[in-house]
Amino acid sequence: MNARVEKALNDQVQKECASSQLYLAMASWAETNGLNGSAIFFYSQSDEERVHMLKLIHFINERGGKAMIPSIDKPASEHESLENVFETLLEHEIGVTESINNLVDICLEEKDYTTHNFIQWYVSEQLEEEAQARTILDKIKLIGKDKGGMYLLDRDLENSQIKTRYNSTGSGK
Ligand code: OFO
Repeated sequence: MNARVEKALNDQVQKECASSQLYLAMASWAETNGLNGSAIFFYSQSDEERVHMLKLIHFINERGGKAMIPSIDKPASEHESLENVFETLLEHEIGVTESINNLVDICLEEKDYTTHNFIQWYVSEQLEEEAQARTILDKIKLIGKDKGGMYLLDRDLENSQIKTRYNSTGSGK
């Protein structure tokens, strides 16, 4: 495997792992702050990020590279509000999108069309994740300090995960 592509893929492994840990910390925060629906949402997001990481690890190893399992900085365990959490989440996902775009550039520069093809799944996944984070953040801003609105949003976040988990593919995604 091309060394530059391998390095970029391993950097992405680190980012997906960090995303998974970040969302796990958010889930734990939500669970201990009466936001049980949001906690289910974040636990599920954390699982998805782990799947993203594993896909990369398998791809690197199967193509003759060596996947590196990274160490991760401790994510924040305290947050001011759910709005603050989703702001952090959106900012984080924007950074991950930049990193995926950078990976696409490297694949093209190195003429590694197989990895380029593999990475397209991440390109569309990032689009969805950013759009989802923006939509939820917009809703939170709209709700403001309305406790009833926050209760309904929390319930909607839980329901969105139930629908995802039991969709027709049965794949959990
Ligand atoms: Fe892996 O998509 Fe978010 O970070």
